[in-house]
Amino acid sequence: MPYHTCNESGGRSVVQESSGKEWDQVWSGANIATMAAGAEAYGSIKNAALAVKGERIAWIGSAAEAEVRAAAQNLPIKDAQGLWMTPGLIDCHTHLVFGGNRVEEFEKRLCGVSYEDIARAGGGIQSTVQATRGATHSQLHASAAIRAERLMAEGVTTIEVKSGYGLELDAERRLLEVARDLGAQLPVSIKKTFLGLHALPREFADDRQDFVNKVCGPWLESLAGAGLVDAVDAFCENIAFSPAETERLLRAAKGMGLPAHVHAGQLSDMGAAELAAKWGALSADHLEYLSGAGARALAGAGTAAVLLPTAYFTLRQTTPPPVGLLREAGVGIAIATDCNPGSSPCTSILLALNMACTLFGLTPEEALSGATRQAARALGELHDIGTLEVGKRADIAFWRIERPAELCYGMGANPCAGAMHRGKPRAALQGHA
Ligand code: DI6
Ligand code: FE
Repeated sequence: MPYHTCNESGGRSVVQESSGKEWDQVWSGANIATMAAGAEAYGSIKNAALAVKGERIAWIGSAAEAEVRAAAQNLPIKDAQGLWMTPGLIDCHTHLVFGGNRVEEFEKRLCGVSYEDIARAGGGIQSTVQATRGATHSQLHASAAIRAERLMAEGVTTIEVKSGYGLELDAERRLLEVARDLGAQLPVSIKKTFLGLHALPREFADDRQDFVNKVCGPWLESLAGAGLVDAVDAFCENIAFSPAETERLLRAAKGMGLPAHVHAGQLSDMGAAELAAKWGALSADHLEYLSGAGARALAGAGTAAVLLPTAYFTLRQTTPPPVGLLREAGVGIAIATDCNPGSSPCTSILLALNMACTLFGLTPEEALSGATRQAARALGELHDIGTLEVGKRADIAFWRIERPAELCYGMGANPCAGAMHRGKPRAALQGHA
């Protein structure tokens, strides 16, 4: 509705034009899964309407009320034609930027060689480090943009991107710059994570201490100083970094006011979840190996559990994360792709949702929350994204489905009809009324 102000001279009521318009666009005839916590499953509102002002959600209500309010503003209504609207999906754990691929390792694993043995023999992450160091910014950018676009085609509007395949200052900087540039050039939000402690690079084989010192000191300071670090991460595992080494990075990050994620309990329980909780990390990720005490520690600290079912599937693991313990303790569960060349060559968040249900036993509503509200929490962004509520960013996915559970049910189908990022309809939606 146009709002009225008093004209100082005459006290006359005037209609504020453009800047005074209450809404810029309004979509009606949609079913909305707000994913906000509440009584209705998925926070559903049937035959609803949603209005956007600038890059924010301005109003959500009934189709009937939208008609009246749009008419008062002389605003044409966009017909959502019965599509479902959900928050734009959030992939809160990816290693999107890397050189080369690991198809030969895939073949070896199929012949029975384990992921750990490949890593111990100097393959695995190390082989991607070699390929990444040899790639230019534009080569890394081109391959990562293809992966980002595949995620975006499935309604993803925010992607967390970790470094960790450079493992020397210049190469780590290049990865984070590619991530930054993707966010500036594509209609998607990118969160940049410095995964300094991912693997020990060969040139430091005889001096772990020196490498950890560099990552936690000058490298972190330099990258953060350049505005390239939204958060830090460490791979705490027997084939990677110890809890004590991980703690060095968590302490350094805290000292700089940076939030943290931790790769915890993917292959063994080293107490990494407890450590993540102790340092107030935003998330502990993987968690196939997690004790009841670990789950309670996460709950106490408000640290989210990020489960990565496509990595579990790829490594043909047999011990799923203890979802019952997480639920019982009240830990928020997020779901992500872990997109990376080794353990999860996956660019489908919908497949991750399907596997979260089929392999980990989440309900479809839990899984969809995992890639919306809970993923936003895992990134420390719930104030801005993750649910469809007035005041939040207008990051919205549109779906040709009858019920939200379909987003978890299909495999290989993509019912996404388009998406809006920061209030701007992306290409596929622009043809819509
Ligand atoms: N855990 C993972 O699943 C990825 N990194 C990590 O710490 C896999 C990395 C890779 O195999 O390239
Ligand atoms: Fe990972």
